[in-house]
Amino acid sequence: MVRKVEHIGIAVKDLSNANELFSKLFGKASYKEEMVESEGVITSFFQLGETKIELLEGNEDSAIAKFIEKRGEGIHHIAFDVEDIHAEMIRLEGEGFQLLNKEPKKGADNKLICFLHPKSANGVLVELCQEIGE
Ligand code: CMX
Repeated sequence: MVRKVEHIGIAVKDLSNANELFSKLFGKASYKEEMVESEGVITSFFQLGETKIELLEGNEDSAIAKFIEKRGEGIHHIAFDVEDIHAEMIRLEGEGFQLLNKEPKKGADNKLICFLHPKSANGVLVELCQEIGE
């Protein structure tokens, strides 16, 4: 079951500038920065009620750099919190969504994650995520 929007990912060219800008927008600071080496990104998280905003800056080989080159900075993905990521991956593949990884992988912020191809989701890059240890 999909429970809520866990976070919205925003691709940025310069994390430190974006941190400053979004801190002004939200009136509070990012609560954590985290490098995800497997994705070639550095991330910064803001908590807004039950939802988070994740800023992402990528190295030159990353999906984030490719996205910015092609489409510019902006909303990159929407992440949904799921109760059981394995079960959701099986269910959603059965519904015709294209999974971008066959097994859940470790993402930022203590999560197991799986992406769905935007071409199979009306142009939206969807991330499923489940808190590790939940
Ligand atoms: N949202 C919507 N559409 C997107 C997109 C995004 N974030 N990224 C790419 N696309 C579009 C491309 O513009 C392209 O559209 P057109 O065919 O109309 O030009 C289409 O999707 C396919 O693009 P592609 O060139 O075949 O594929 P890419 O090499 O650009 O890869 C994707 C796209 C989604 C498969 C790849 O970025 C991916 O595997 N993403 C998952 C991992 C990821 O995004 N990691 C970074 C975040 C990590 C984190 O949150 O910690």
